[in-house]
Amino acid sequence: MQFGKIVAAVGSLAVLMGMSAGASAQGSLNLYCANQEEWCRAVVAAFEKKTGIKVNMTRKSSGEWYAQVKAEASNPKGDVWWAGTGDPHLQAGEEGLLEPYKSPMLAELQDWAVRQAEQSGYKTVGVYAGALGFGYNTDQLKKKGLTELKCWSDLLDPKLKGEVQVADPNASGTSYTMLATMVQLMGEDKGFDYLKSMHKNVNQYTKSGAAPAKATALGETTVGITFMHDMVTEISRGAPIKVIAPCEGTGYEIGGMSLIKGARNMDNAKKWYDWVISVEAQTELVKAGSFQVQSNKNAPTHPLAPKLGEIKLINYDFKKYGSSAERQRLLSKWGKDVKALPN
Ligand code: S7P
Repeated sequence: MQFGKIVAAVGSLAVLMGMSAGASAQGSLNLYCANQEEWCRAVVAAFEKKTGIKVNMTRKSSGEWYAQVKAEASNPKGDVWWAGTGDPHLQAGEEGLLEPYKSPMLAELQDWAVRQAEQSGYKTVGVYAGALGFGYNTDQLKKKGLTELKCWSDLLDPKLKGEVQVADPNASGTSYTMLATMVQLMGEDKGFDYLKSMHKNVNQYTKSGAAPAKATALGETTVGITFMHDMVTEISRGAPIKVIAPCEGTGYEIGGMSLIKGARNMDNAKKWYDWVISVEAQTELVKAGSFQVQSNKNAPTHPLAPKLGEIKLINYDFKKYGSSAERQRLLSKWGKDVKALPN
């Protein structure tokens, strides 16, 4: 065979085997990331450097990843789904979309992270925690002649019409946490009454949960409802935002990580899984500006991270609100009873 033909034949074989010309000897990993894009990138770079494994990373919101993992179940394209709120991970586990795995690193994790693993039959694990809250743009608030906001009830003030932004809970794990929080904090009927009243003040339901923090920073909205750490990210960049732990109490997330059932690069997925819950990886995350509370007991917490012990947290029922039936029921009710209303 001539040299050119040999090169072409080797090339086609590589394509057939699913390898690109630049594929590393260590193989690759398809990562579905639901953290902030810059944190996804920072941790991917550190992992690639350490292992030589090439990571193909895409960032989407929690609810979007859940829908994609479900849609791809018969032909999985992703290997590991990292970060995003725990509820959709738990739902995917219950629906048989995830691969159980008992990582040797579990012994290094906080109790709340291990509980998430035990509760799901080791189909998911906790990777960080963070409290839900809201932030307001102090300049905008002053301009509008409004007084300090401290409580969830303050967001119903008619003077805030068109001034509150939050994500759509169908796409966003942050916003589903808000929906489940209101139901747990106020009871289902009052919780939905609250969401219906707040709807009158909402200017936009975004896809990404952290988007309202960016909009608040820019003064495009006066108030944004997000995880408190996402507001702290904007404050750390100089935004005129005050972040609030609501006076009535609030819900919180345990961010999840799961191996996708039928993953093509399962060995590399497990390498990622074990490494990303190590002190080394979680230190990288904090260096990259993550203000969440990390799940490894020995990982540092950024000094600006909201202190969970000082926030009035509800006893969030992850088992119930991460169950397939309850999540689907609440999301469909929210679509019919809240989003469909004129505002
Ligand atoms: O930005 C970090 C973070 O708040 O984003 C995750 C979130 O679920 C992903 O965004 P969506 O609300 O758009 O799904 C959180 O888990 C994480 O703390």
